[in-house]
Amino acid sequence: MDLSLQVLIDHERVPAAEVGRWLQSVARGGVTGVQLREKEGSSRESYAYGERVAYVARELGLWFSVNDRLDLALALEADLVHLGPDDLPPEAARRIAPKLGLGLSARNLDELAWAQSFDPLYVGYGPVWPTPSKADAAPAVGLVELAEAVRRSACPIVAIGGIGQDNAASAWAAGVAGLAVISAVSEARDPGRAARGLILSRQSA
Ligand code: TZP
Ligand code: MG
Repeated sequence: MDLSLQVLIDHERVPAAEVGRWLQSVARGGVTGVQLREKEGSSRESYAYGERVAYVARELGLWFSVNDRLDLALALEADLVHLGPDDLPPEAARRIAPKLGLGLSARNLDELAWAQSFDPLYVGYGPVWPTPSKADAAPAVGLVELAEAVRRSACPIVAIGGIGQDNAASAWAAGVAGLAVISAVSEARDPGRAARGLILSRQSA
């Protein structure tokens, strides 16, 4: 699984009618996976939106992940579910869905040790920088701690939180396997170009 660049989307940032064109342009820019992260709306609405996202992601060869919601991940036949320390415990997800891929979040080095014990496909570490996209985000960890997380971790680390064109190269330089972003791509005037910039910044790391 290519972890290089995942975009987190929801029906407010990328309305259903735009999902096809939007994902096509960011995939051309180098996005490798898409995570459905629905925080508003009913389960029925999230399912309908997720069906569209999952369909387009598959057509484009992107992996498809669902944040928080194991039920939606299973119903939408996602490649993986992404869970954080406050979500359904990973051991429960593994028991219910042993074949589903697992991505986990960690906000500090203690949580990283916890996450690693489940041998996930990756651990999303952050927020690395202050984020405009998550109201209840933990304090930013910064680059030094990100590099320490990479050093300590047996599984791939994906940097998340406040990543943009100005700082992506420094996240890559910390040794991460990939970046996970919301605003850097979804709020860009040209999302495909923004994705391309984040991918190309790996070369200047
Ligand atoms: N988890 C930690 S930071 C964050 C999440 C979901 C939000 C990332 O959004 P942005 O706009 O890329 O900072
Ligand atoms: Mg969560």
